[in-house]
Amino acid sequence: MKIALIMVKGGGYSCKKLPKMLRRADSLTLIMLHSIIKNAFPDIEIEIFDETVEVIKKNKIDADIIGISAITPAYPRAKEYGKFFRQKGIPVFIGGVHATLAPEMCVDDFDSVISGLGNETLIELINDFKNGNLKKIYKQSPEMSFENFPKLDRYLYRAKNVRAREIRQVQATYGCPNICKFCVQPYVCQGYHQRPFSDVIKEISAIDSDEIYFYDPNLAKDLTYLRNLCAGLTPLHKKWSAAMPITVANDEEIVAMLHKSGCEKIFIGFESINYNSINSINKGFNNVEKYKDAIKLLHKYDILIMGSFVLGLDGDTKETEKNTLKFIIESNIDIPRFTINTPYPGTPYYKAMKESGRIITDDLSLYDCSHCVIMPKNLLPEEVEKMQRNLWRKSYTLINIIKRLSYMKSPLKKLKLILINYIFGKLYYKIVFNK
Ligand code: B12
Ligand code: SF4
Repeated sequence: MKIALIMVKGGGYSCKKLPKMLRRADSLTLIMLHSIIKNAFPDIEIEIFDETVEVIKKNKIDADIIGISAITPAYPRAKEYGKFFRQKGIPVFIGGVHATLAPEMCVDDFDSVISGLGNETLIELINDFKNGNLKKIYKQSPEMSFENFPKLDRYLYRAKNVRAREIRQVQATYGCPNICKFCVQPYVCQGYHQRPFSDVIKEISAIDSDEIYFYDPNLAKDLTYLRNLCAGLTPLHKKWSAAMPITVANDEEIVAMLHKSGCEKIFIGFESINYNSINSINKGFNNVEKYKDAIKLLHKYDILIMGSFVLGLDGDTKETEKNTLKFIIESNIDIPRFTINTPYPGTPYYKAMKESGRIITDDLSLYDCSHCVIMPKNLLPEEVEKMQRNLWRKSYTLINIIKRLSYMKSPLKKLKLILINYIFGKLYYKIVFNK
């Protein structure tokens, strides 16, 4: 039996826009699904196709059954693929964030839908396929075990010219117990779950890279877990980065521990510097007054900040662009990012927006955080989109990069980061805004 697994990309992120040497296998998804299948069914032949790193030739794919992974903005593309293979008589199943949040929106387009993590349901689906008994929807049980995940084959992309040392992502915890309105993490995994930190350290020890990226949405949710993880990471002498809320900097001892264990960059969702906007998304634990002190403390311990800002929130006005840019420069955000507020189908936020008539398009390919899909409160959708482009452009002009990084003492480090910022800013703009 042969299974093909396909990762589709939303239009804006097609690999075709990148030179081959810059293409990376960003997600761990296919590697994880491959390991799940191999672990349970060693005899099944599996072939993977990933649009992040290759241009897929649909005609060349041959399998008994095909699994597709898609996040919401990539769903229309997944649908095209599904239609193509189903017309050829090959059954197709879909999984990923959109299928997880809104399985009922996918049932007509695919033979089966997997909602939630595929660790257990994928095995059930394959057994059902073998018995000629595919169900329409498979849902992850809340009792799913997070222990002893199958070993990931980080050499899987070798044939696609991606080296194993480039596959350096790890996920220790899943979901998030907070309920920031715009975020899908409270809903994707039925709560918040931790893998045993010893499993995670074992996995990291085997990664052939000095740098590790945690894909956890909120690695600092449980500080005891974080302490254990840091204690395990310290002797490995690897550099690492992860997403954590700004509250992690409430305690200098924690920041010192992160530094000691090799943490060199944190992705922080500042979201906004406007209290009305912060409150409109239920993220009151972000204390705007404390942003600057938190940034200073992290910088004191040589931790870089990738700061994320969400635009088009209900407190945003025409002043938001100017004020955000000023804040970013004055507070020395190392790598700023800007996304547009996007309520995702299947979340309570989307439902509320839909009911109040504020959803202005059902075209899911536009749900990529670079298009405004809602009617904002105090602005027009096109004003929000323009604001996002302006902020990306203005934050990454050479002069503003130099101003943002003026706090750095080491000239060599500063020069390196200026260069990285410059290239990142230009590339991101080109890829996402097609400019
Ligand atoms: C890597 C990553 C990316 C990569 C590639 C993403 C991709 N798949 O196309 C890049 C950098 C390109 C990216 C970009 C974006 N991303 Co992104 N990204 C991630 C990240 C950090 C990790 C994904 C990962 O590898 N997880 C580890 C694997 C093992 O887990 P998994 O993917 O969830 O897979 C499991 C299950 O979902 C399920 N499953 C998944 N697919 C399938 C398929 C089948 C057949 C089956 C059976 C099961 C199954 O089983 C898997 C194993 O348990 C996630 C956050 C997260 N921690 O998940 C966000 C995340 C997926 N991204 C998100 C978003 C919003 C974006 C952007 C739209 C916005 C932005 N600027 O960041 C862009 C736009 C992309 C586009 N237009 O295509 C959202 C998705 C929201 C949604 N409703 O779809 C997430 C969840 C982050 C968040 N906000 O919480 N992203
Ligand atoms: S934005 Fe961050 S803290 Fe809020 S729910 Fe999402 S992952 Fe959790």
